[in-house]
Amino acid sequence: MPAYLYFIGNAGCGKSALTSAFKNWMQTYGYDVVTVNLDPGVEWLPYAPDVDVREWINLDDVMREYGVGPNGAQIVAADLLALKINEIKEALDEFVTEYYLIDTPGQMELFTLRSSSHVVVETLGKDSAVLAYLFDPALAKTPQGFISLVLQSLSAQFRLDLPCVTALSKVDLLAREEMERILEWGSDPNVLYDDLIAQGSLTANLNVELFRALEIMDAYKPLIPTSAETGEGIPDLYNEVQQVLYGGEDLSSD
Ligand SMILES: Nc1nc2c(ncn2[C@@H]2O[C@H](COP(=O)(O)OP(=O)(O)OP(=O)(O)O)[C@@H](O)[C@H]2O)c(=O)[nH]1
Ligand SMILES: [Mg+2]
Repeated sequence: MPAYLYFIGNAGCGKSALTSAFKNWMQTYGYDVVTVNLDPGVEWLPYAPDVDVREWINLDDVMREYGVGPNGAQIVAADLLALKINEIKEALDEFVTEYYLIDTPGQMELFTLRSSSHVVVETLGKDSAVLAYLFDPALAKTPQGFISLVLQSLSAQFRLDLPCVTALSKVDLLAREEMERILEWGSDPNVLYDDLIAQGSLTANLNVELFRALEIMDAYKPLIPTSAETGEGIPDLYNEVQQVLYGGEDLSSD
C-alpha cells in the first residue's frame, strides 16, 4: 500500500517548497514518488505536479459559475474537491509508486476544517496516510505563537484523524540560537513554561490550564528542523514518516 504524506500548515509556511525539496531528495536516492497539488488557487509551484487539482477545478470558473469572489471561490473549491476526488484518485492510481506527496491549499483551514477534506483523506486511503504539519518560524518564534501552532496541529489531527509528524520549516532563515530555542520548546515544556512566564503570558488562569492540559496530553513534540532551501532535515522527516507508518522499516532496505 503506498504512503500518502500530506503537507499542511498555515499560508506561506513552506508546504509547496518542501513538497518540491522532498521529491527531489527522494528521486536522488532512487525512491519512487508522485507529487499531487491539491491547491486550486496556486498560480505558481516550485515543482511540476504529477497530478494537479487545477485540471479539475479552476478558480476563475468557480467565481463565474457561483457568483462569488476570490475568497468565496476558495471555499466552494474546497467543497468541489470532495466531488471530484474519485476522478483524482483514478489519476493517482495510474502511477505505480510507493509514495504520494500531497501539497495542500494555502489557507490551511480550507483543508483541515471542512468535511470535504475528510472525504479526500478517506478516498485516497487512510491506512497509510500521515500529516506533516509545518511550523512556520515567523509564527513559531514566540512562545505564544508556538502554542497556537501546537493547537492548530492538534485540530488538524483531530479533524482528519491521522497521525502527524511536526517539522519546523525554513530553518535556514533562523539564527542558530533562535532555532535551538524553538526546538527546546518542543522537547521540554518546562522551558516553554518559563519563557511564557517571562513574557507575562501566563497570568490568566485559562492560559495556565491550557498549557497544563497540553502537557498532560503530551502535545509538545520535538520538531524536526527542515529547510527546503538547504535540504536540511529532509532525511529525518522521511525517517520519521517511515517510523510512524511502518515502525521504522525503510522501503529501500533490501
Ligand atoms: N529561505 C527559505 N524560504 C523558504 C523555504 N521554504 C519556503 N520558502 C519561501 O517561503 C515562501 C512560501 O513558500 P511556499 O512553499 O509557497 O509555502 P506554502 O505553504 O506552499 O504557501 P501557500 O500554499 O501559499 O500557503 C516562498 O517565498 C518560498 O520561497 C525555506 O526552506 N527556506
Ligand atoms: Mg503552496
